[in-house]
Amino acid sequence: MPHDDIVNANQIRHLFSKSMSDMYKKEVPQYSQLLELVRQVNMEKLQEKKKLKEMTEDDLERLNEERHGAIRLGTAEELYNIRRLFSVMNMHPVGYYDLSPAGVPVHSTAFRSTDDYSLNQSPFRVFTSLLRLELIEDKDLRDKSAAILSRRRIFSDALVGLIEKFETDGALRLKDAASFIAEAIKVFQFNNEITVSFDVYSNFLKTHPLIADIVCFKSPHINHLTPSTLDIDRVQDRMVAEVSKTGACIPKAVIEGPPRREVPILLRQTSFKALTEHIVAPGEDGKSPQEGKHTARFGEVEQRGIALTPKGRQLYDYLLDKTRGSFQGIPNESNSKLYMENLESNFSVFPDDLNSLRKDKLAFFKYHVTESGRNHLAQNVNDFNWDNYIKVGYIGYSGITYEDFLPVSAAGIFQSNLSTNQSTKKDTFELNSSRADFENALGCSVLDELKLYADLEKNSIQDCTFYFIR
Ligand code: OOG
Ligand code: NI
Repeated sequence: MPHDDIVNANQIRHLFSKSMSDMYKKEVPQYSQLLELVRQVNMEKLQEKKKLKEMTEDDLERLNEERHGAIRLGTAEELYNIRRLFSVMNMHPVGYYDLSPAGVPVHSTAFRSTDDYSLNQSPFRVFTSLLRLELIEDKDLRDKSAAILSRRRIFSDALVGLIEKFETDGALRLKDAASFIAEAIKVFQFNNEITVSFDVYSNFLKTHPLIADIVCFKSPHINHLTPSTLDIDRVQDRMVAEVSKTGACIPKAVIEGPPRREVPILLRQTSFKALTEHIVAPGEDGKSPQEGKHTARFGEVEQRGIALTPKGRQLYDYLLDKTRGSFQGIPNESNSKLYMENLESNFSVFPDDLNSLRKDKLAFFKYHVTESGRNHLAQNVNDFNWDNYIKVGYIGYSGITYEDFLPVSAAGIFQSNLSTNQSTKKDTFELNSSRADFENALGCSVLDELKLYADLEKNSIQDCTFYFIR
């Protein structure tokens, strides 16, 4: 029997992301400062573009809403259950990211909504990484990590019950949806009581800080949240200025991704460096608990641009590789200016206007019938021709926004926030990417992001064509 108090999955996601934000603001006060800074920059940009007046309260709220979060999981079982949890909020695994070539022992996917309508309802998504213990050389440490992880349970019984209810009924009712959000949030809350002694913690930390961050805690705390900005360069500059004034929000050295352009492509990201949080380790043999510090969590900012076709992506990867190749290792504070200049100059060959991007098939577009197109049809002229209709403006187009992540950028975000005192840090791991293992753990294949963009473009072409020739 249908119920009238069924809650839409998109609404659950929207409210869940709000709760996450409120929780993270409390846990990491610097994050509140970052949100405020991003909000200011967005308002300035809207004012400069004379667009502020056209915006409703809703538009503004949506603009300043977080676009993504990131979590790090320890076991295949955790990934499997997290997939079930996100599916309650209409978020599904899209894309596979192997970060091992950059020396980060994880592989990842993005849980997100896949259709335009749902993304508009709430753009929230979660970059989700699974630790690859098999990449850790020290067998003892590997076994110890696996044993610790196998004992932890990250979902409460109530949460499991609610997920099962959703799986049986296909939806949650009002009261259950509210409990679901409350229980789901707890999974990502920071609990400063670690589960191992400080000796063990320090051992993990020495081998790789990610192992310490994932293995020693009771649950996969949210690692960062990321609002979206209309001008990431300005946010970066403000963070630098802010540091000299207050000492807060030290930004990473460079903005990841493509350079600043007229038509933004893909995704640009920056973050402030991870803060130090107070943790407590259980005292051993009846001794009192030990206090210590943990460094892993931060705040990030993103600016999204147009999604690239495989051909466009190839050009992007080539130009980025070329730039990175001329710098030894990851760009840092000492060469960040030179890096950004090189990046910009190498990317000068990448067309920077919508029409060239479209004609050269470098980016994905959405097409629509314009008002003059509708008027033309009303005159009953039977002269449909796709290219010509675009030329005369009967069919308009706009870029499709990139909704995913970039492996090189993601590795850069990871690395700039790992503490530097690790002695065995690697530049890369020998073992190959292991998509099959990841999908086995997940319990399904990841969706192909390129197909999602291509389908959106194709459907819009079909809709326009049908409109004129019906
Ligand atoms: C994830 C880093 C990647 C992004 O936005 O590319 C990421 C992490 O640090 O866990 O969040
Ligand atoms: Ni991120």
